[in-house]
Amino acid sequence: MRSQNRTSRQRARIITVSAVAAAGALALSGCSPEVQRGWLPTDRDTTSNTPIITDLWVNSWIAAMVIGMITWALILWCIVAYRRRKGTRGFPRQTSYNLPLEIFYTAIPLFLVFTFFYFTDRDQRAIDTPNANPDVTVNVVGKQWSWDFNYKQGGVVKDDVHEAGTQAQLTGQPIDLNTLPTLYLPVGKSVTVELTSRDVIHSFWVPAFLQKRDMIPGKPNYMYFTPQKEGTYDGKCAELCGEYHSEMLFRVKVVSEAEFQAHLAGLDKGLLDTKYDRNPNQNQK
Ligand SMILES: [Cu+2]
Repeated sequence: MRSQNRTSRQRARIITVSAVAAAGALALSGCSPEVQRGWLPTDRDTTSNTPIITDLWVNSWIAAMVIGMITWALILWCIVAYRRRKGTRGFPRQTSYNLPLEIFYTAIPLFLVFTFFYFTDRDQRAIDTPNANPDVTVNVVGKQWSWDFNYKQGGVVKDDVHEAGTQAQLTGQPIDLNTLPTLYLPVGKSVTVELTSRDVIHSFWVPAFLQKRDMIPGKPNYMYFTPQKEGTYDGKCAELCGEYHSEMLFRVKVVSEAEFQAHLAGLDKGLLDTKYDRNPNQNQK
């Protein structure tokens, strides 16, 4: 009897120590910046949209974890409390139509879905509200298998200028990143990116901006944000668009306004219009 008591006391102590250790590890890891941003591949303030997107993700993960823990605890409790005991004979009591329980597991998931929907919708509206007076408007054109950047006159852009990008050549060796088409954006200025395509569906993706959007022939899409951190960011096409999809790379440089103006001054004049489009349906007039 005495030895049994000691065993259960020891077991309780082990459970307590493990629980405290787990809570401590969680609290400690909560301090690291990686965890605080939910392991997302960027800093919180990279653009004006990244804090909104980060918070939506991280809070959704926390909610999912809490719901998961409650669910796992209930499952474990059922397994332990209603286990088959020694000496039990036959089937346990068979029950059906437990109305309170059925209302519970219909109402709670509906509440969860509507809550996630509410916050997603709220943040999507905040991110996708068109900016009537952007400082910079760039038409980014996807083409098999590179990018054209048309900087449109207006705001801080004094003239129509463009850069025509060429495809990266991947051979298994490191490539010179300076040969990639590079979208320049001034830090702290509001930007509207107009996304179009010359041929098939591409997708404009800068992982550090936490946004990705399709470029559909004949149907411009838009992104609105203000870059807030100077730096160089990798970008790529995120929609399988043909044989050399993997070579459809670009970079984004967020720079001071002076550097931005200096870059624009060195670009070719005018915009690259739709005459290079290859979509037969779009070209027939
Ligand atoms: Cu593509």
